[in-house]
Amino acid sequence: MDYTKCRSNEFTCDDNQCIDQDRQCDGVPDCSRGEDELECGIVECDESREFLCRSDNTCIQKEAVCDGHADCSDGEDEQCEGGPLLRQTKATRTHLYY
Ligand SMILES: [Ca+2]
Ligand SMILES: [Ca+2]
Repeated sequence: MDYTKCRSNEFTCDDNQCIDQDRQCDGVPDCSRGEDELECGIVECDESREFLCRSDNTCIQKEAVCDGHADCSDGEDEQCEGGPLLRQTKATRTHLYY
């Protein structure tokens, strides 16, 4: 067992190389395959309240999902189960009917 364990302030490359977290997303590939630069700009949304528009890497409020208006540039927030215009209320986070 020879797994490299990187520290919390380090980024783990796919080949288990550790690089300083400051070097992640600095525009210069430090991992052998440059994976430290791959996930840059990926926005993490607060999934309990927000929805991620993958095409634009932006978070929109959950209330804006399925409200009949495209908030993501490709309208993916309106790709709703049961069709567009079906509005999910904040309180209803259970699954929709299939
Ligand atoms: Ca880098
Ligand atoms: Ca919307």
